[in-house]
Amino acid sequence: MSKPGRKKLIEFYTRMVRIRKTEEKLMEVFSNGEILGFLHVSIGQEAAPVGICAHLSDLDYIATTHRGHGHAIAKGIDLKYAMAELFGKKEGFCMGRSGSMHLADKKHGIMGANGIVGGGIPIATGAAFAARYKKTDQVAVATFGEGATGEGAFHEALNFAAIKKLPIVYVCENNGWAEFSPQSIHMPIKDVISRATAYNMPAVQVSNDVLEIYEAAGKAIDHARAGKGPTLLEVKCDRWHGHYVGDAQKYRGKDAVEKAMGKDCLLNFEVTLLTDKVLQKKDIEKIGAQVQAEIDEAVDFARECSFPDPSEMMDGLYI
Ligand SMILES: Cc1ncc(C[n+]2csc(CCOP(=O)(O)OP(=O)(O)O)c2C)c(N)n1
Repeated sequence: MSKPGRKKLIEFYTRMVRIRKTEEKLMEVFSNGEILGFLHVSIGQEAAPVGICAHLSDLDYIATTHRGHGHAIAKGIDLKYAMAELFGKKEGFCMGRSGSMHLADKKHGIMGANGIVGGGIPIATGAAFAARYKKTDQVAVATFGEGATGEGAFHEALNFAAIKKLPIVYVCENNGWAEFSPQSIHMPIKDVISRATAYNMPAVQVSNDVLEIYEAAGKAIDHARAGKGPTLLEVKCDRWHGHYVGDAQKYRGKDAVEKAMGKDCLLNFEVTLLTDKVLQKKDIEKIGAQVQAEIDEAVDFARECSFPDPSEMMDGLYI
């Protein structure tokens, strides 16, 4: 696999900035009551969605988690209609019914975020099975946290995918926390990749570096597309903010939070791009301003959209 060229590197950076700034904006509008329900942000974890989705086309599938804004953005979701969905508006991708935790967009192969921990894993596995059955060359990706790897659904799906050599990549973004529990109290092992041994599945562990993730994901996706079966990819990363927006993280301690924030995949990539002279300071500022304008436009659009009428409440339900 060839190294990403200048154009690609700038695209990766722009996408990471788009995820970061979108979630910063979401925290703001959520905190002032414009978005209801729960909101889980992935700030600090932007490298994985970008490095992985760079290898996927609109025909490929991704199923994610409650922390899934970044993957939807990296896979190319239209920010305006995604924002309308998050605001609960009728013009949103799911008519305002999914909100943050079930955000989906069929056109881009985004099978949905998921409020059920581990819920996206069998869904993506099913998509991979369908691709195999229909003899297409599509690939599916399931992303999840380390907490999900204790779920039965994870083990059944990996077993099935390994036996059938399905075209899927399982991506664990291991941020070390499942809600308010550190990994050490709910997992008897240190590395999620150890779990792949039970399914005779190749497994690769990478750091929270977009280029490292891009390379490992590229190999795993090519492997899957070539009919050679699934891979488990573990990205060691850090969750900066609380489990949900509003969680003060008292169980974690200020020092640990500051330490996590010190490891910034976006800033590190920015430094690399500046050092390698791919970008200059003024380009960084320009990208930031352009992305911010895009996000502000999406929020304005969402604000102007309308809420569904109560008479439409039962539409789309199978009863
Ligand atoms: C089946 C199920 N069990 C429990 C919950 C409650 N819950 C929501 S998120 C979460 C922790 C998930 O941790 P992890 O999978 O590591 O993902 P992260 O939040 O770190 O991204 C739990 C236990 C749930 N939503 N679904």
